[in-house]
Amino acid sequence: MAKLEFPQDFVWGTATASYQIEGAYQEDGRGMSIWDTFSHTPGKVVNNDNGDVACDSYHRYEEDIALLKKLGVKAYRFSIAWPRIFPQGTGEVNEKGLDYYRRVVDALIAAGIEPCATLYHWDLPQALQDKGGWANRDTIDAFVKYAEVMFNAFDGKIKQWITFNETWCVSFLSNYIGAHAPGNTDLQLAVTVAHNCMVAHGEAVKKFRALGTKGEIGTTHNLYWFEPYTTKPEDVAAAHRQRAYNNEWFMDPTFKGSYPQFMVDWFAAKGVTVPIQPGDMETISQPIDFIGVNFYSGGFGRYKKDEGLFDCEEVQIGFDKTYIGWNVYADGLYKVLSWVKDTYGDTPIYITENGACYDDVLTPEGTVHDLERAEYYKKHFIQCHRLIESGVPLKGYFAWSLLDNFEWAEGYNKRFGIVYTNYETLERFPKDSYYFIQQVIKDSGFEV
Ligand code: PNW
Repeated sequence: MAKLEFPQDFVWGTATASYQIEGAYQEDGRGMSIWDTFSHTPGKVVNNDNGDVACDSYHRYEEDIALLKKLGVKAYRFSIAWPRIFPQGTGEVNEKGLDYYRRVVDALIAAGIEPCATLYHWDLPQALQDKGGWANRDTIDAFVKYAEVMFNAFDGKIKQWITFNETWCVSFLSNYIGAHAPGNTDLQLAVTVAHNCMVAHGEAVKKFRALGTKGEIGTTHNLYWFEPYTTKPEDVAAAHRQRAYNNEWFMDPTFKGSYPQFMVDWFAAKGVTVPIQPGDMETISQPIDFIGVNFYSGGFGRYKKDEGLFDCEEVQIGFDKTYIGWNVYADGLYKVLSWVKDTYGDTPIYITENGACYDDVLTPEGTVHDLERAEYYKKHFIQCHRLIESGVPLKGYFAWSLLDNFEWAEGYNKRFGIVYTNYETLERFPKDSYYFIQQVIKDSGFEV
């Protein structure tokens, strides 16, 4: 037995997102978002579930914060619902919506927990979608205005800001694959949305600097680790394309101010181009204080003509899978973050999400023995420790998620929480994985 010790200043946290937990979708002047529209459209979400009530955190945030305090985390990552602040996306600030976040932030600070706020975790005001959403560059201006209001309202209180959560999901998953709101299936549209979101990120960073807001700002990309199944050049190239779709397509603009040329060429062959305007790439690559990485999975692939967008098929090599079907690949976390450091340098890294979905059962005693989830966390914590030892500037880790919540197109059937949510009574029950993480934080590490 040896103890894996984490640095004293390592930031342990958990994460959630507004639409997934808040509910209260029509309260205090909140406007409609694209997720209200999408989830209220029959057939889009499993069981036609929606976020109207979700975990009701809009009313139960004190209970959630008490759970965080008992867990012992240093930080809590949550997101702000743009349509609570600007119900129509632009115009007058809705003070009552802002007040909700004032209450949350004050309660976190009173509990000794650092608030980490994501500005865009997918709940775009529907009024902006009606004018083209992220494909319309006016949305960039609206976002920067919204960001400015938030920076000013919470200057000195929120010290860690994330502009966008998972630009890949916002663009490709939502506008090419069509699985998330607004549910389009148009590759050109997806590439345009990705670009405009990254410009909006850069403009918000510029605004943050110009205002002299205290604290740090960055963005979160969801990276994954897709490896070639063989050393054949066509397999290596196919796996690289598949991987670059999530990784380089977003990381290169963020850090290098350019798109990966082999991917630009691949899209161009399909008649798809990036609508870059003068100055865009400089804006996107504004220096950031940290990079957020969401990591869940990885896999292996090989060349297969006409398979997917990239002529790449996944090869099943016998990974354990979570209840949502994603491979458990903890080594992939080590590999992808080592790649981030080697490729993009020493910008501090936060794992802003990592976690697993399992088919939890609440016992009559009110416990959940989610040993598989605790094991998933342990495997990934071991890799975090290895990364720190090897000199990768990993500064913190946020578990997804504090509590079971509205899992987007999967509805309430897929649970990612370390706290179980009973959706009938809205009661919360810490799972065994919660107690495992609590112990790790308390001991600054664990025995392996
Ligand atoms: C992320 N995919 O979403 C989000 O940031 C969270 O809001 C979400 O609850 C969590 O991961 C778990 O899913 C994703 O289909 C959703 O590739 C779907 C995909 C990727 C990320």
